Amino acid sequence: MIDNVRTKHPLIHCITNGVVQNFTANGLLAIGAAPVMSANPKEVGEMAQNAHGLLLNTGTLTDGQYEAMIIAGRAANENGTPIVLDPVAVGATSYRTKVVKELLSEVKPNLIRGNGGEIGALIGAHSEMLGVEGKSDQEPGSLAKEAANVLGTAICVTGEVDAVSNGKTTYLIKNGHEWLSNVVGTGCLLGAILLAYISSTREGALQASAAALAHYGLASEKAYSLAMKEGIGTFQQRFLDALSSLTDEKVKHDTHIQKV
Ligand code: ATP
Ligand code: TZP
Ligand code: MG
Ligand code: MG
Repeated sequence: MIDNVRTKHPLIHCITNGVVQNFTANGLLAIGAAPVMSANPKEVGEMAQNAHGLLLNTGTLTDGQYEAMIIAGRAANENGTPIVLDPVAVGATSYRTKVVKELLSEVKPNLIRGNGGEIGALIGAHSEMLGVEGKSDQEPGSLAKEAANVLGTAICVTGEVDAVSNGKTTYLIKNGHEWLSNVVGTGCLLGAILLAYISSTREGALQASAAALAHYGLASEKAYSLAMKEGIGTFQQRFLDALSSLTDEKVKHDTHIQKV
């Protein structure tokens, strides 16, 4: 699937937050995708029509961005272009919860990715949100499965163990390193990379997501092994290097993907 992304070089239209624009664009380039950041309501419909995937990330949502998400989301849905929604910090304020629910009534994503707190908040399950950080007491596999059934779309819950579910089949991915939590935007970039995989393969959102999560986790393990003596600044650079240099063979060998 890594090779599929590099061969297709999918155009990923990102409507994302101001904190992570540069990191997201560089991370997409590292895996062989083509990023474009555009959030002006006057052009996003046309941009989304030309793209292979649309990322909607609510990290620093403005009224203009929300309008752009609706226009671009409708265009993508009409064209059958895959959409990933990253409902950053949903549950942290009542405004975010309301607006993300409204967005979901207008636009149908192919995958929603969030930490346990965000996915829990989306389905009214018990969870804690403090700004963009969140957690849930529920095990990620069961939370992803429940949310997929409630929301009618594939769900990815990330954390120490990642889970992705379509409500019937669930995969647990145990690759990754905790230093990812110390670099801002690693969740946001992951949403974009999940989308690049989904838009480059015929296998479907579930399999594509499991592969993307394994790739991402392995890249962080490699980056940690090279940067542990230096610190998280070096780790961030090594992580981009590792995203660009991993091969399908390496991923097959070292992944921890479990079907439950
Ligand atoms: P938050 O806003 O709480 O940081 P997030 O949206 O940034 O959440 P994370 O849950 O941090 O998203 O996931 C981003 C990446 O970091 C995922 O690939 C996930 O597997 C990885 N990750 C997060 N915590 C850990 C951990 N403790 N051990 C290993 N990998 C982790
Ligand atoms: N504030 C608003 S969006 C954002 C912050 C800190 C970035 C969050 O990125 P991530 O990937 O959830 O750590
Ligand atoms: Mg994080
Ligand atoms: Mg996040």
